[in-house]
Amino acid sequence: MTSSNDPIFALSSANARSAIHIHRISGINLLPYFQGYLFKIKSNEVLNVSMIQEQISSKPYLQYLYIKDAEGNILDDVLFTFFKAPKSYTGEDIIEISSHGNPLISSLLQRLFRHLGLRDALPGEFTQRAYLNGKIDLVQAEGINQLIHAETMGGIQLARDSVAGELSKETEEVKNVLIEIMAYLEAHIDFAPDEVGDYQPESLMPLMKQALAKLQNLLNSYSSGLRAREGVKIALVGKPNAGKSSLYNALLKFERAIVTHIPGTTRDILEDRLIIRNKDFVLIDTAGIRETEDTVEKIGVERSIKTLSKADVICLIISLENVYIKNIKKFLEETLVQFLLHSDFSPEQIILPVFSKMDLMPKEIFENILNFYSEVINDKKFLHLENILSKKCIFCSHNDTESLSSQLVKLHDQLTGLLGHKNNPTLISERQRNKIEIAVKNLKEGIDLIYKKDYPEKISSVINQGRQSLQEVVGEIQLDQVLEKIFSTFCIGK
Ligand SMILES: Nc1nc2c(ncn2[C@@H]2O[C@H](COP(=O)(O)OP(=O)(O)O)[C@@H](O)[C@H]2O)c(=O)[nH]1
Ligand SMILES: [Mg+2]
Repeated sequence: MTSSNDPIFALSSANARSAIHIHRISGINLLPYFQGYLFKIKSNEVLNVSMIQEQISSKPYLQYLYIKDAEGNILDDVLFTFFKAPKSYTGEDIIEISSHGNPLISSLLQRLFRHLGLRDALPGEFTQRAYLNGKIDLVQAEGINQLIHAETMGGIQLARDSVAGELSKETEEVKNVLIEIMAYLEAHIDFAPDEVGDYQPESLMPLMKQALAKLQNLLNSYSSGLRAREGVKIALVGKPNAGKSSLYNALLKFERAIVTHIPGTTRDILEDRLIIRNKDFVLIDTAGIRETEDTVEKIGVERSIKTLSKADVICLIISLENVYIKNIKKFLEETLVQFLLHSDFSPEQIILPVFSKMDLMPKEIFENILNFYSEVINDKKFLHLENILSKKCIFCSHNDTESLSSQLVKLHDQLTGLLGHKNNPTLISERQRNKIEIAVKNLKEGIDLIYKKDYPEKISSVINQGRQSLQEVVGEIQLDQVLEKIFSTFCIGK
């Protein structure tokens, strides 16, 4: 990617037939390029662009005009907007031309721009210029990109926080703490104790711990942010015929999965987006987990087991059909043992037992089942699952998923953290996480050295590496390849 500031243009709206197309042009001293090509609508008089340059104050210049080609043919009547540097998105002069939204008209306009000596912009080049001109930092640039690509409301919220500078502020604060620590250490490198007092590195511990805690919070925010962006993944698992596909359809509110009384009907994984009360989920239906000789079903079962590992919430669907009231406790225990003690779960997952087909069981029994459930899961064989196995279980049927939906919404809040709350910045890219991880490693090493009362030179050098890594989060770096990688994921025209 080029870092020069030659004039560039791009169609910033989609190139489809639509009401308007917006062409964006950025560069230094742009207006003279257009002298002789813009005309007033009423009088057809040529527009003297140097007039605009003089007239313009702090507000952008806006005029309805004809734009003509070199032969004097009208290409379109357009809304012409001029933002004078540095008060523009890129920090350079920007012209925005709103034309009629016809790809043919736009291609004629683009031909004219090339004729005038403007160059087709590369993906993200406008935002890259904004960054290089100090209008935004790198975290904000990444936020802008995610604001455009977000597919969930959670993703939009996070991206907006990032553009607003929440994360940049947080890293700046930690950076300042590190500088304060380094100042103490540097003083003890340069001056004698009678000038700056005895060298007591342990006095730095509270600041170090405060900085470390903030960075660790940021690291934790990455996975909750990812869930908010991509949707919380809920897998419906259980035995064949438990009612998984029926629940899947009921939650989605349409007949997506095939439902029959024949066990082994669902053989592949189904996945759909689901929104409940403005919260985004990805709902996954799986093949029932059982021993089978059927080749296709076997593959389905293997895929179901794999799916378990990527789900945030595993709904274990347990059918109340054919369950005898007298045997409930034993049945429950066997089902949980069979499912929970033969799979691996990660500490970030939540297992939610869901009793399906509740219409087949008298309601009075539910209280008993809840009590049995608590007794069973408190047994020591389930102790290792204490933090991931829900303390509560849910009852539902294909006609009534209300309590399941409410519980899923609660789990969404829990798994995505306190999102949307101010002062709770979130990491939104792998790049950011990587930089913070390095800073955390440096700080931990620094704490170790402080315990050992090591030389101030050594401690300061380690903390300085952490500070550099933090600076790289917001982009105080000169590495062209890094910039190229970030901006190449943008849309053209942004
Ligand atoms: N009475 C009742 N039957 C259900 C309910 N949910 C599913 N079924 C029946 O149970 C059978 C298996 O359902 P299905 O959703 O295919 O189960 P899956 O194999 O776990 O996907 C079908 O005959 C459904 O009609 C329910 O809530 N109540
Ligand atoms: Mg099914």
